[in-house]
Amino acid sequence: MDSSIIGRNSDPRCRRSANPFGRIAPLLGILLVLTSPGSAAHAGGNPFTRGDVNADASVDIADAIFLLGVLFLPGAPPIACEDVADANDDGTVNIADAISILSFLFDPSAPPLPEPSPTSPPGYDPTPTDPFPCGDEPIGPPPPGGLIRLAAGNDSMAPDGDYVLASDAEWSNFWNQHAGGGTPPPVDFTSDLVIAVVIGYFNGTHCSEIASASPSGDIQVRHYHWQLPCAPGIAPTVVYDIVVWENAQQVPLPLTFDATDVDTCPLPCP
Ligand SMILES: [Ca+2]
Ligand SMILES: [Ca+2]
Repeated sequence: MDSSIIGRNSDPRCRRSANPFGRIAPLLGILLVLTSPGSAAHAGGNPFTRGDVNADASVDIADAIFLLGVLFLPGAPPIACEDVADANDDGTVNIADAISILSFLFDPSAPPLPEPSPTSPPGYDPTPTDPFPCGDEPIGPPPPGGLIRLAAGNDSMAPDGDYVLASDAEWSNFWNQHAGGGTPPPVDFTSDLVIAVVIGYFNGTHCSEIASASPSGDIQVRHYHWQLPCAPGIAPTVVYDIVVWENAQQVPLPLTFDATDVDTCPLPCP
C-alpha cells in the first residue's frame, strides 16, 4: 500500500477530534477569499488519486479549499478531471465532495474515499458509468476475433505460399495474382487482416483449410489428403483458402503458420 499520497493527519493516531468542522468552517471562509485556484492538470484517461483536486500528489486540506474555490469563487478555472474532485464518487461534483475530503482527513469514523483512494496507488475510476470519462480506464481495441471465409477452391493462380495481407494495396495485388483481376471482396483493414494459403497439388485429392488463429499470431493450417479409393486423382489443382481475421491489425507481425497433414475420407473438402 502506498501511503505517500496521504497528506498530514492521515495516521489515525495523529487525528484530532471526531468533528472538526466547527473549527474549520470559519477558516474556510477566510481561505476561500485568500485562495484562488490555479490550474490542476489531470489528463483524461490517466490513473488518478481521488480527492487530489489540486494535483500536487497529496490529499490534504488544500484540496478541499481548492474545490470550494472552484465551486464558489467567480472566475475560478474549471476542474480538469471531475473524477478526481468527485470525492464521494456519486457522479456529481459539489460541496459534499469537499466535505468528504475533510471528513477523510479529520474524522476518524468517516469511511475512506472510494477507490482510487489516497490510501491506494493511483488508479482508474471503478464506476465508469458516471458522467465523467476522464478517470476511466482507456478502452483498448477489441481482441482478435474469428475467421470469416472469403473464398476457397482449387483453381488459384497465385504462387504457392502463406499470405498475410494488411492493407488494401496488398489485398488488391494478391487478388490480381489469385483471380487474374477483378475486384476483391471488401475488407476493413483499419481493424482486420486477410490470411490466405495457396498450395498446388498434382491431382485433385487434396484441399487446405485455415483452421484457427491465436491472438499471439499462430495460424493453424490443415492439409487434407484424401485416401484412395475415396478420391481418385482427377487433375492438378492449386487449392486455396482465404479468410478475414477480424480485429487482427493489433496482432504483431509476422504471423507464424503451422501446417498439419490430415488423412481423411470422404470428400468433399471442408
Ligand atoms: Ca492535493
Ligand atoms: Ca460527488
